[in-house]
Amino acid sequence: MAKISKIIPLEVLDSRGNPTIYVKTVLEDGSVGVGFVPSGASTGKYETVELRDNDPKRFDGKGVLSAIKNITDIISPAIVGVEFEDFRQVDEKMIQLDGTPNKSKLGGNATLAVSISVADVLAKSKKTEMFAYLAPYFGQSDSYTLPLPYFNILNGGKHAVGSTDFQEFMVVPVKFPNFSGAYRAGTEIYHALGKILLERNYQPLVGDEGGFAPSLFSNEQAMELLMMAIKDAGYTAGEEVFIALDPAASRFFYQNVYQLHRENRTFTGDELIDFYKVWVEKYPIISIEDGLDEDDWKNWQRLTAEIGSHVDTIGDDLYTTNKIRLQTGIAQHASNAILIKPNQIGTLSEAIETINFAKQNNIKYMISHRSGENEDTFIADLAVAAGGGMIKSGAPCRSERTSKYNRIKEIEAMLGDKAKLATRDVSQNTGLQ
Ligand code: 2PG
Ligand code: MG
Repeated sequence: MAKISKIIPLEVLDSRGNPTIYVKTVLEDGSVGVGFVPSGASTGKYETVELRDNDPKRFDGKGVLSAIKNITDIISPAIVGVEFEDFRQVDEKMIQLDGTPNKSKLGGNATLAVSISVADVLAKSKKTEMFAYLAPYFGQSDSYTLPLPYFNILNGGKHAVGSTDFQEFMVVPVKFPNFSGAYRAGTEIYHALGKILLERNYQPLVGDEGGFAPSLFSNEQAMELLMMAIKDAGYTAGEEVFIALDPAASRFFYQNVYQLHRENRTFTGDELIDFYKVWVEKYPIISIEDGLDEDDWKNWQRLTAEIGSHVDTIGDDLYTTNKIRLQTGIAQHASNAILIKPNQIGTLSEAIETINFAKQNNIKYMISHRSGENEDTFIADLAVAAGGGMIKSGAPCRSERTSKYNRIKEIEAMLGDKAKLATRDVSQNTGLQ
């Protein structure tokens, strides 16, 4: 049994320099836990509400004092001094206090910051590492699988204005015996891409997630650059290293068509699927996240039916980490994988429930950062606790991105033989130029 003695919320800054919430939770036994919330730029319309003050006099309206007031005036009085055992009891209490389907009363940012800091303080009180503390919630115990890392080395869309229409071009080092090997390969490819861009006189700018953000004339040019970078770094694309995409298609879906401004082209859903199919034949692509709009269920079904046997079709904005939306997706065979971002749903308990539900239904899962991040490493522990799967935390560059990869490296060192790296069957992903 534990009792919270104090909850201290603070308005701090995220990696984009925008206000976000940091919460420190103190237990009566003196243990201290912390929780941070990240923030998206390319947000799905079914996410929980991120409460902002909208006061133009402070931080351009982006202040979070109203959400912090909800923590001090509503959440704290309900949980401070109350005996509890499990962070899920605190989450349930917050869900009740909020009473809305999308956390619009308290703010998903307020509830998640408290939720993570309470889990953190319980782990600290039990003198357990966070990943080990969370593992039983996923039915895991003594041996661990580390997540396969997806490095977003070229940024576009809402994360890099003036770059590609597609939001994320990731490299996935698949055939490596351990996390450290994959981490090294991803980093070497990242630097090889930097050199290629410099040689071609592109400004060495990076986007929100630390990946390069060159002003290219087409989306396919990004694929060609990735293929070159993999080769220049001394790796073989389609054998050791593969490519993953997050077009974030809801961001370029207007008036029922998909509009690629960089190349002045417009596609129907069917045409966009055919476009992806050509790329899947030509390049070693292993996953396409949000290849279609968040309400375009019919085309999601077609995409998954046509390439889902060997390409992961990952629903991000489609599901927003929401179990009910995932249920619909499973019933419709809309995708074979889900992206997990705890702040899309607002409590750790609900994120865990969605991951477990995905696993029970053979839906793959990828734990994800947000484009607006912070120094916290919680998602790294969450991914290890969940039993591997995949993780994306941006480029292997900029501390808010590398902190997560570095934490997995630390866990790998801590666990030694007890940790293995998640694998991905790529025998059918033969697409090569
Ligand atoms: C995404 C995410 C993270 P954002 O679309 O997958 O990469 O971006 O946090 O802006 O929603
Ligand atoms: Mg996405």
